[in-house]
Amino acid sequence: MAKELKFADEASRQLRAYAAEQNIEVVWDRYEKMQPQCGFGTMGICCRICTMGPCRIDPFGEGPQVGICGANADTIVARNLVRMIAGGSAAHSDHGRDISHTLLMAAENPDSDYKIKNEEKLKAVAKIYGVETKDRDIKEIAKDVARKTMEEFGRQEGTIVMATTAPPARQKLWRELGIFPRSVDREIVEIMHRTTMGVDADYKNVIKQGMRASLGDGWGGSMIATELQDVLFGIPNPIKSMANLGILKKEKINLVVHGHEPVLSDIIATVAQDKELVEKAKAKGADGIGVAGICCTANEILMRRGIPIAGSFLQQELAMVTGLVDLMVIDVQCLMPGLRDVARRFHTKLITTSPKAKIDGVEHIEFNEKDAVKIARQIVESAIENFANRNGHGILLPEHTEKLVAGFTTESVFQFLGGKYRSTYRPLNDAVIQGRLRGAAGVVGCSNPNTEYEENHITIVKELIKNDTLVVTTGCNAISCAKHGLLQPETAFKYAGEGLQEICRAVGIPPVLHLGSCVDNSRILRVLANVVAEGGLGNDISDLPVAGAAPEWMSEKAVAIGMYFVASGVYTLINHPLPIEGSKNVYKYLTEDIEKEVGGKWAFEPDPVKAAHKMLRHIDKKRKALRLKPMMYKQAFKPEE
Ligand code: NFS
Ligand code: SF4
Repeated sequence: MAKELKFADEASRQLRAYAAEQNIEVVWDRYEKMQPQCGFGTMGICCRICTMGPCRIDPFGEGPQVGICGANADTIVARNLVRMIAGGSAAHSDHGRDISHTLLMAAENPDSDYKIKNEEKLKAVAKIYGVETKDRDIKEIAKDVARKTMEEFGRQEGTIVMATTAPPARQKLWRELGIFPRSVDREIVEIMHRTTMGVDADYKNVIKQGMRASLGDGWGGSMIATELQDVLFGIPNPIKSMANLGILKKEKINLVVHGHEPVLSDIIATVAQDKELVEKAKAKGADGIGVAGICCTANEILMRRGIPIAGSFLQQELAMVTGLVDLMVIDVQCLMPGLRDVARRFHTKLITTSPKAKIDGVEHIEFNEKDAVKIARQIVESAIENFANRNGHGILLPEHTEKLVAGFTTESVFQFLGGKYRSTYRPLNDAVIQGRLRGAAGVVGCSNPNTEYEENHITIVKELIKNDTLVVTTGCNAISCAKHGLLQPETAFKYAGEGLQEICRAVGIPPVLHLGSCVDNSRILRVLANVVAEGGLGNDISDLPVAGAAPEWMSEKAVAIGMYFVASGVYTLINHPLPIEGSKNVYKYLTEDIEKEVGGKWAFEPDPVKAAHKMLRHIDKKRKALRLKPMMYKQAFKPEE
């Protein structure tokens, strides 16, 4: 049925082969069946915005060069692209909004299942919003913070307050360019308005709005999600755990949480430890209840509780193929509807929980924050009940697991670098200034069946750390790094350059720091702002020797993230191009000219080693502009050679 695909991950390769044997269709099979994929769509030159169309531009210049309304390729490509940004920003930001509501509920209702776990963080957020904290009850502060953050979404006047945490020079630039985000929702709505039939036909102007909406995501919606999750669920601290499908154990009840919001998964993780439920599980002959995560909700509970990770985006169906998943509960985002059909081939119970994300034919237990524990219990009990129904699959028990250390944050990691009692970015800045570190890179994002699974993620990260570049990671890249052992302090001695090794040895950290889920890319923005504020490396993010990459991207969310990094001044590389190749102008603008405006730009490079080298070249360019000292140790990659 399926041709043999290359997988960097052995557990996935085995399970995928087993699925093929059993005629169970998974994502790679559907991908294959979809070939060849539509060239117009890939290049971004089909338009379905009104019903005079659909229209498409002939990329070879022989057929139509404008749609029926007269829109050219530049307009069509730009409109399609910013609509992806609207989708991605909406997803992150709606998540942020929900967390604000949960915080309000926790503050108002003394019986709420959610508590304010980190008062210090709450006070730090209060400070950003000018909420008085002195001599005030913590719940009163929380109410004010919740309301102030809610206002960010629908603000009618002024600009996003959270975005004032960006470096002053960056804020000034955004104001000059007219891209300082006003409110989270407004910028998304304005994308939809401007891109509807017959509105904005100036591609640069369209993209400008895309930048503004993406900034509303990164420095607004996503940042609010991260900050308030730290308040409600605790601020992560370095923690040990395990990753890959091998964590699913035959003798345990395996409950997999998949999706994005810790509001559900965190409660399930707590409830699954309940003595009474554990006893119930034992009475059914199981050796306890194992909770494991997939996608970003996995990262959320890994970061804060050390709950092991079953896998990343492309492994959601494979987890079921083990035959060991008694129940998979999903909330929102990155959930393949194909889960339903795979679940039907096994005993696995699939449950949707969000009114925003149902799957036709799948059991729905609606989750609400008011009855969180009660609903979580119901779900855990359902998993226990289903244990007896295992139907002999699970022969293919993947042995593969890896140890990892996760749980780094804007606050925690640099506390380490500064010594136990000093929270300062000075040592990090000094390491860069003195040439012990070449720079830093954020490597993040999804996996995509159009790329050899995890090969790009791993290769790019290894190449960067080999060249003394500290890597921070989030999302599915973090999961891939975990599965390949890159999140262990010992990894430094195997793969990192000498300078980075010295730092890892002195501080006891891995060369690749797991900063959390995709909304936690906002932690990376904050780190960058703090590095600028610490001094000695220029006065804006665009001065820093840093770069970003999403080596196997697939989601609209990745486009939103990429665009807010670019608009924040970061060189951002992805493997496959954005769907913009149908417009030479848009292509040139996003990969070249935009840098003159915002200091960051997009780059596309499918070869992971070349991609890492492009990032290092950019880092070197910034080091040169800052007149930093030559590197302390010999570098594996020297661009001049
Ligand atoms: Ni991010 Fe998380 Fe993974 Fe991609 Fe999906 S899980 S929000 S979008 S696939 S990194
Ligand atoms: Fe065609 Fe223009 Fe309508 Fe798009 S908006 S479908 S290009 S007529």
